[in-house]
Amino acid sequence: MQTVDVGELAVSAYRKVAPDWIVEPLLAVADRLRGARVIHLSATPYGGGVSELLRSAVPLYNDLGVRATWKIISGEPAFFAVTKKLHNALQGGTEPITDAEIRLYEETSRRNAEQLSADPDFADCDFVFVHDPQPAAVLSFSDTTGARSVWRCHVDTSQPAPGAWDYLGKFVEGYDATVFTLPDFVPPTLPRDRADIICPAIDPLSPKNMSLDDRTAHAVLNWIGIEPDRPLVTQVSRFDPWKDPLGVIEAFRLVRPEVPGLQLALVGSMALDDPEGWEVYRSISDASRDDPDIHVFTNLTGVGNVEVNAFQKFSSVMIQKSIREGFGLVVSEALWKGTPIVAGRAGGIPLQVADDTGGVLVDSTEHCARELLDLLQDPGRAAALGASGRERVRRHFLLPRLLLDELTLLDGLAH
Ligand code: UPG
Repeated sequence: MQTVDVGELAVSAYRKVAPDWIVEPLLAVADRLRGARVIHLSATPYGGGVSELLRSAVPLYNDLGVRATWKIISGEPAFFAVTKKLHNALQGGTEPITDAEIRLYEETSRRNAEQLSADPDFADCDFVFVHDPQPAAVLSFSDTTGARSVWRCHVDTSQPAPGAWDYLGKFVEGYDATVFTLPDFVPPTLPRDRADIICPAIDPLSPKNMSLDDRTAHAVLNWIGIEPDRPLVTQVSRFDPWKDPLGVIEAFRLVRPEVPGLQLALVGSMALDDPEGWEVYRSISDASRDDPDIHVFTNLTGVGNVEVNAFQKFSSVMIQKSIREGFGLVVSEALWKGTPIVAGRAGGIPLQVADDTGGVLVDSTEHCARELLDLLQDPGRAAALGASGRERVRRHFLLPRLLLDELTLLDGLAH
């Protein structure tokens, strides 16, 4: 089990961007928890929404006086293939999970539990926050301590495969609290009073979201092969079938004849816990081969936070054509840069794009193409949607609000 190194952040810096009505109560609840110790347990230190959240949240917990560490479970690639199947089953995937795979999941969880039980941080911690299905079973096999436990579900569990909760539920029911992004995601077998609803949030000051001037964004993209003088639409996401990258390519091809010079960038990350990423990458490469207007980038070819920032800032319109989506940090990231988005009406996306705010929700590839074309041809409307989206993110989806909600939950468990 690895402890992830994180930097140092100061909550005071967020006063300039987040509303006071969030920062003030955050300081008050943190004061009540001062000195408490928290472990966040997840599956990967990079390459997806959970690591994005923890990298900023953990240092801020510490700045607020709550001593937090972030630990990563370990497992063979075969273990992560099983956990990805579990993740997919929770989102409605129907690929069966075999008895041997269940054994592997439980054996690996047991091994991680032994390591956690032997970890000095665990012996005297007050709260353990476990993220997603990958580490969900670990606490069932670890030593009992006085720590209160929270399971945080980041995925869209509105339409799970039959039986998915029957299995995972027996681990989840052992937690003192659970957290979902939407009430619709709470499984019917879990008592509602044990389920909190908390939305994720973005860090407005991280390298991915800090303000980038046009010249820098232009230069960063030019350097990696985007032609800055041509219109650009982009989807940023893990290479995952639920994000429908092939649907994005199809929608782009429907729009391209109407918009001279249009380019598409698909920016995707490979995460340690997501072996399916390579298969999806191959299918995207096959679908875009010999098409000079489609650019495919990954974190493994040098596209990091600043490049993602530049794509989100510089694109005329962002796309997030998800079919299932717990929340979709990439949506708030785009809106925070004032860039409008055309996004799938799925899971937590409508929380961010709503009531003519931020962009347009779509239900099919043709619908996506139509709305994309409309926004590309009406820059005034696109700019207005981007501006309203940024304000919505400022009010609801910046990190101090997430910290306020999480610390309020921990405070409730402690007192
Ligand atoms: N990202 C990169 N580089 C890439 C591609 C993605 O940095 O090439 C980042 C992206 O900027 C974002 C994160 O990876 O910060 C992806 O987060 P998100 O859009 O939220 O998707 P997931 O990785 O699928 O995250 C899971 C859920 C999602 C939820 C999130 C936090 O699927 O719905 O918002 O967890 O709860």
